[in-house]
Amino acid sequence: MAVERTLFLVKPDAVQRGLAGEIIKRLESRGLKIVGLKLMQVSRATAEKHYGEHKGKPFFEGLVSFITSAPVVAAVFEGTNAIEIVRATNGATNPAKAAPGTVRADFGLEMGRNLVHASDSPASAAREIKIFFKPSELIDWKRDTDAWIYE
Ligand code: IDP
Ligand code: MG
Repeated sequence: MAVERTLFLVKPDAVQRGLAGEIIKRLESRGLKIVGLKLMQVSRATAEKHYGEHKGKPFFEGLVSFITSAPVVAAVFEGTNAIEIVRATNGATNPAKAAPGTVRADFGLEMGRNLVHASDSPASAAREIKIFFKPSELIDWKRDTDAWIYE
């Protein structure tokens, strides 16, 4: 299993509802390491770039308006197999179908208000991290608890 970095967004619905800390805490508590973190207002251009794969789909316009409607908290999490682990913590795209215990099931009901984003592959992670973070905003740091999290 490789050490990976993944882009994570607390979407506007979760920020507005005061859930940012609670959601980030779940990933932090699992043992994933924060290497980048900021509150930001996403521009329309950034939203369209980030969600480029969905251009032309019926929900695209709504998705772009939603993600630009209030601030997001953007983060980069690092860890062994981080991409899959963060998506598993988020749960299925549709909160109504997400497994209990996942973020989307525990805090949401509808697809268009599903609280969180996470990269879905190493290629997406590399692409998305570059959209949201400058290299100087990502910090390589040694965490003293790693020996208690990884064998
Ligand atoms: P993901 O966020 O689980 O990776 P994607 O298929 O990449 O899911 O879709 C991106 C986002 O677009 C979803 O998180 C959700 O907010 C929104 N979305 C996807 N499909 C629909 C839909 O059918 N209706 C409304 N919103 C949707
Ligand atoms: Mg996706």
